[in-house]
Amino acid sequence: MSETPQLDGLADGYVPHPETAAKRYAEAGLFTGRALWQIVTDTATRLPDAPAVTGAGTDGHRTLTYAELDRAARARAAGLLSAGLRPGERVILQQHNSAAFAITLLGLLRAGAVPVMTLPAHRISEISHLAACTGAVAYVTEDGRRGYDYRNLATTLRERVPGIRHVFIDGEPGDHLPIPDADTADVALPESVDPDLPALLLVSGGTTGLPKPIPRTHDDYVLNAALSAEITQLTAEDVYLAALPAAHNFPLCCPGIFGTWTVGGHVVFTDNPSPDSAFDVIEANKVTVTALVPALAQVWTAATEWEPADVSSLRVLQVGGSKLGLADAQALDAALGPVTQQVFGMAEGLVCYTRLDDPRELVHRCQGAPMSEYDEVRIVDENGDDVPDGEEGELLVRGPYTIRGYYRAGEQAAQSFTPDGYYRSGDAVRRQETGHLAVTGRIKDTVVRAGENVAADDVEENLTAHPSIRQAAVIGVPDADLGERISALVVTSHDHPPGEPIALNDVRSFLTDRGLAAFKLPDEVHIVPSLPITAIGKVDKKTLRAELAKENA
Ligand code: OOB
Repeated sequence: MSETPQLDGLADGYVPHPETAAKRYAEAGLFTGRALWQIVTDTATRLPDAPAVTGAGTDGHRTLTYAELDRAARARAAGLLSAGLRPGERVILQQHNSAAFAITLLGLLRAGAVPVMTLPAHRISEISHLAACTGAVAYVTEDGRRGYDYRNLATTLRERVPGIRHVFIDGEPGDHLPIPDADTADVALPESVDPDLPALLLVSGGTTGLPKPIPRTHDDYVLNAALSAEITQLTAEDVYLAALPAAHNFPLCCPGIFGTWTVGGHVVFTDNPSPDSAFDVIEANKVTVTALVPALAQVWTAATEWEPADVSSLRVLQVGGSKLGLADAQALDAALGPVTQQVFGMAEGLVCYTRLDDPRELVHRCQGAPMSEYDEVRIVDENGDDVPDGEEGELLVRGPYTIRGYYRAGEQAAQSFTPDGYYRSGDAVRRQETGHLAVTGRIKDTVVRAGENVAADDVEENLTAHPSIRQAAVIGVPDADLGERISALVVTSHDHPPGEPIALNDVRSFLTDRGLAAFKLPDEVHIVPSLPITAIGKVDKKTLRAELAKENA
């Protein structure tokens, strides 16, 4: 390790790669020792006048070139250091998609601080938990411009987490301080980093309990960006639209924002991913690549029917975060051309992509293959033994950009790793002969009905094939006779007449015709206006179960 000045306890509670593995990755040229912020400084040297970022509508920032972005980031770093922030300190970052987000993120990195990448939808319970557990000293956020006043959250956070010394607000600061900028001539910025220490902390998308901080190092995140950019064949000509919340691993680095900056492309932000707004942004900026969760991809597919904007500049539309059903994948390609790329990733590391030259049939039917040949993937049964290709098992993974432990997250979180360092994803997958993985569900997301294990995902995928059903969530409800009964909550499709019920018998015979076994058929079907979603837009089963339990109490 290099002689980095004491980094405020950053290394405490961080689990690095074992030395032999780190050495192997370095020798293979995977780890380059660059700081994450060097992605931008290097591109600024090569292409100073190329557009780097364009902000969203309410942002107030025009397009910044790489030279301008680099300068703005250094000024912000200088401002933050002058305000008393020290290298290695953790800082909660929570901003909507905007050029200001990009400048603050790079400013924090450039100052050697370690941003904790929270999403705009997080509230005091997640923010205070993450602040306390990471030992954060500052909270950087924005005013109430976008419908929620983060300044109030900041005030409560200071009361609850005394370690928070600073609050900086983008926009009207209210009782707090504005985000500081300063002249870089007056403040020395750290020139180097320890590349095997965390550059930033991602937040787990967890559907159980509170989110856990995920330490991503300079070396691993620079690699993640570069490999992802290569697989998506990004060049300086590409325009990436950050439509999902930018602090999430998918839009941030798969290839997302950092991947686009790696090759000198242009990142356009929007904080409104609905088609009526996003399609205009695509047309105006000639966007070539973007990333969506499946629920949004469905909405975009439908909107091509009526939105007048020309979105033919899109060459890759990435979909991931939860399972994209076969019919939805086909419909997406039919609406927009052969542009869909499935992405199966996790903030903890492993990212799988379908490749741009994969046959469309394969792209529609699987979630992708690991991005690096150094990814070690095992698919195991409940005893931890490898299953043959084609059979379902839990995905375990270790590799150059997959973490070896959560950051300061305690004993229980350590259970997520095997003794030999594999991350237990909790995802049920099947490996095809081509090496591509098909995600079949979450290993624990099952209903145990009359002693039979029913995978929720299997029933959900079949339900969404029903012409009247757009989205479905299957939940086990405690039942005196069956142990659990299968409850299906469904959102109706646009063609279904509003207010008209969906008959249970009709659904059951539809599923039976599709070949679903009798013990997997729902015992009840409820139409709901929408399903609760997580901060990134995945169906939130934890909330759904709690709501259902309350109703049944
Ligand atoms: C991405 O990251 P996270 O950390 O929010 O969530 C990871 C989990 C995975 O373990 C899996 O359960 C699920 O989300 N997931 C998918 C999926 N992509 C993620 N399940 C089925 N099909 C997919 N395509 O969600 C994430 C990170 C980087 C890139 C893309 C997604």
